[in-house]
Amino acid sequence: MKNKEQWLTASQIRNKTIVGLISLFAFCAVCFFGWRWLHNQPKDAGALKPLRTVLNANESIFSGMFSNNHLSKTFSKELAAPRVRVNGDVGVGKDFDTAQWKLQLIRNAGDTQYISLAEIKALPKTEIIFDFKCIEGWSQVTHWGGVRYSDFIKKYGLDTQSKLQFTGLHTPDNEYYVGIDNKSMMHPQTLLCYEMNGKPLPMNQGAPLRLIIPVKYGVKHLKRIGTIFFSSQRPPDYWYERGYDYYCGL
Ligand SMILES: Nc1nc2c(c(=O)[nH]1)N[C@H]1C(S)=C(S)[C@@H](COP(=O)(O)O)O[C@H]1N2
Ligand SMILES: [Mo]
Repeated sequence: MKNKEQWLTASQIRNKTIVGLISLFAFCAVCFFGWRWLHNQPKDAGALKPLRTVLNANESIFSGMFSNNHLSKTFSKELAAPRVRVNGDVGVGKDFDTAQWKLQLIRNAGDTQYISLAEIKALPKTEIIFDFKCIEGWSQVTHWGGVRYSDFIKKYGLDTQSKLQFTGLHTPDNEYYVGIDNKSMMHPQTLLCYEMNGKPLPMNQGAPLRLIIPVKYGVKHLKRIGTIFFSSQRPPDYWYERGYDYYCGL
């Protein structure tokens, strides 16, 4: 080992220090102006435009990979949480008369059908135990029962409507609303759900009927369905309007 090669001269040290300081300054300037540029960008549905561009790119990648044959992992009944977490209460107030409820199904513009819970319960029942995932970071294995959305579509003769790109769902008071691509709605694990842990759905969990859609994050599992409609354009979506991803796929 040649020792003298390890030592820098005073002028070399000075040069390196200058280069280091200039690099540091340039890096800080890029961060500062980059951050300021980003925050001066216009918003697109609650999210800064460049961020929305990234969300849309993610959406096209994930929706391209979507397959009806790909099932979410399911669990045995014993693994389902006996006490299910309640999250989000927009449009699910306590004083709601479930006995008076009917599903408002907008088949086409000007063609609305009202369907009772008894009629929905008369369809074949499907149960699922899966890991419910909220976008806030928690997840919980939970047990739900109801009617497959694809069975409901078949029974009510909505094949044409289900080939439009989207389904929109609103709470009875229109306070909470979601838009979902019909490929995900028609997935075999998507349920119009009226039972949790083998009992009628509790009020704060969306009684009398909620959506369970395991291929999506929790935000899309609308509690207390009032209205269902079909559209070739993205229906309004509560959390999308507040800056979240529209697709919210898993
Ligand atoms: N009507 C309505 N549905 C909703 C919400 C809401 O605020 N209102 N929150 C959503 C969110 S963010 C999650 S994680 C799930 C939570 O369902 P849970 O309360 O049954 O756990 O409901 C979704 N559906
Ligand atoms: Mo959530």
